[in-house]
Amino acid sequence: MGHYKSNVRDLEFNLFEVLGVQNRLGKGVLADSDEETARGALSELNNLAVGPLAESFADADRNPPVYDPKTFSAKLPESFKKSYQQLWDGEWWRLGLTNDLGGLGLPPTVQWAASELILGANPALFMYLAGPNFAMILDRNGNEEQKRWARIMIDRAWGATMVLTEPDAGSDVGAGRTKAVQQADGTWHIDGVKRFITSGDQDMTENIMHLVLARPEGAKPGTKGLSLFLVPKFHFDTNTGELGERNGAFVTNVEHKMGLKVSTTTELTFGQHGIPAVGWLLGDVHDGIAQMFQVIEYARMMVGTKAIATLSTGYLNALEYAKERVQGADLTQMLDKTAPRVTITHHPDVRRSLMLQKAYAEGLRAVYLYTASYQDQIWTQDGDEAALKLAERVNDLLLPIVKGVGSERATEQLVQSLQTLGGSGFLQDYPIEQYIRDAKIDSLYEGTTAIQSQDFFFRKIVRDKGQALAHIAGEITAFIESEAGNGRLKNERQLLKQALEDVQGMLGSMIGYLTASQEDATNLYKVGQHTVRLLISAGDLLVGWQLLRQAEIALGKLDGASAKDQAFYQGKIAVASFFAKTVLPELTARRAIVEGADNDLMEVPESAF
Ligand code: ST9
Ligand code: FAD
Repeated sequence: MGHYKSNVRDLEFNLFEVLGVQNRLGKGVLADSDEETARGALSELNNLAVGPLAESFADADRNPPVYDPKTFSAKLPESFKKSYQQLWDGEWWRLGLTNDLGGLGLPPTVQWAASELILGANPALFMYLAGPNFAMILDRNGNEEQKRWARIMIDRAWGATMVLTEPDAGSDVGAGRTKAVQQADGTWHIDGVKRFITSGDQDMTENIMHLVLARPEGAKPGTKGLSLFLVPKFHFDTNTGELGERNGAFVTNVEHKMGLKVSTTTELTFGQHGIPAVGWLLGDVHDGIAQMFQVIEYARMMVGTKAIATLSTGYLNALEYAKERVQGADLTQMLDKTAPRVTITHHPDVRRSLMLQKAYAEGLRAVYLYTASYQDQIWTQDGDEAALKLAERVNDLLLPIVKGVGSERATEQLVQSLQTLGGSGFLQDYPIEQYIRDAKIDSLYEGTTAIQSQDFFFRKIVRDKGQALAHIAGEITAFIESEAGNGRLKNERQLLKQALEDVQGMLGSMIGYLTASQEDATNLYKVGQHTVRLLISAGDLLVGWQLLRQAEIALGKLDGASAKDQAFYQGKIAVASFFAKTVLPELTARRAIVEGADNDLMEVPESAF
């Protein structure tokens, strides 16, 4: 058996028993799919994921890409290239495409559920598959010619990158200095050095389309002065796609990293090696940051899903080990040295840890799929203008939770998965140490957690005037006030009510500090000290709510279920209750911390740290 332990049962539970995705299928842009095709896709991809895709996961970590400075190129390990080829040949690159570009006609919920399987088995494979998805950005924003390029990118299986970061412009993308100079023929010459660019080079595709942010000469400072340029690695015949001369964008370094080693992280130098780096302005309009955020929104969802996928397989590996490992006697017989030895799942502390891992793995999966259900509505354009606008707002609100909370909790709980294995967890005989190394990046790239938390508070709540938030709070309140669980979940619903009030309390204080900053700007520091706390707490609230929603459905299905399903549904009820009783009460303390905020921290001199 390979390293990857998927959870198709839980994916299907979310899709078909909780979200009712089947009701959307068979109509409009989803006319060609039904529940059977969606289940079939998951099943087929799962076979590929646990087998051929997972196969190169460890090998590609131990034998990472090799950079050749003479040719400015990176070579990937053969084992990994084989997995990639199988993924490509299975035509899974069609998954996220619209129908007119050759998509599979499945909604985002099913797309993301399927993506989890690739991201859990071997996440770098997914990232190298960016070409077709990024082609959609050309198709959506490009001029007529660029729309044709989109089809060439797909037909010829090209790779693609998103190119924002520079040595002095990380979180602060607007500090970017790479410049663009317009030429007489309407093209642009790009000049500058970008760093940390994922998939900047590889030897699996004949060409790579770089989507690059650069500043036209004379454009204003900050993100609003950036434009998005299409810079192919090789020039090409724009009718046939036939490759021409090498363009002047060269990979000048490949980083050595803690994890996710097979995903090349490159320095990309434009126009500094004797050949101009020719770029084309996307859609002939200077609207770079907004255009790039179309890519970023997708990538943030992907990063959160990647983290959650890894946590899930980490938990299932830990669970399997714990069921087999015999160590120590039952706690009630601790004084009897002759008492029979038990598997570690008998120890309360191991149970506590496993149940918490399960709570975050399954709760966060529910959160990302719930988020995707709003993307379904946008995808199908179901509903009137107001409903569609709301779906967009809610999706925007939830993205920093999927990305920020998903990555933070995955990192934290994967450490607990490793702990379950004791010293064995530290060995490379088991996959968890690699999971931790590979997943750590998720809280860093696509905007660090601090950036996600500021996006959540300032843009998604304050600027939105709390509209999306009010919608979610309304949904949670309706659940709290319902008879969910027929009395069985009464205490838990009460705990959820308190958690909702606590998050609202935190938010109320922070809005108060924001308002007070109009009189004294330093009040903003009080907000800044607590945005991550708010984001993480909102994540816990959503996880608690989603788990309880699932428990309600599970309670209704227990009677008459098969033995296997009985165990599954019992697990759903147990995990929801455990999370409500042991995690949600922590929010009350966090609220008190936010309410008591002061600025002492900001007055500590740097030398005292
Ligand atoms: C990176 C890549 O890290 C990591 C991995 C990549 C993997 C490759 C790709 C994988 C994809 C694979 C796909 C394949 C799939 C197929 C598979 C099928 C099986 N929402 O607040 P302001 C916009 S890349 C939307 O003033 P500042 C908006 O236009 C590097 N838009 O910002 C706004 O204007 P307005 C990632 C937003 O203070 C404008 O920006 N780097 C949002 O100027 C200005 O907004 C980062 O993520 C939003 N949430 O700049 C940088 N926010 O207001 C992190 C802003 O008029 N830093 N806009 O609407 C930030 O995000 C900063 O907050 C900042 C601040 C740069 C935005
Ligand atoms: P900094 O911005 O210097 O941040 C350092 C610390 O300060 C962080 O903890 C951060 O949270 C904090 N901080 C910074 N500013 C603030 C603030 N205003 N408020 C509060 N805290 C703040 N980029 C691309 O363009 N394309 C890619 O494909 C890509 N792939 C990547 C792959 C890898 C493996 C890595 C490591 C990075 C990749 N990146 C890519 C870059 C990535 O997006 C950045 O590393 C990330 O946005 C953070 O920028 P930075 O590393 O410069 O950190």
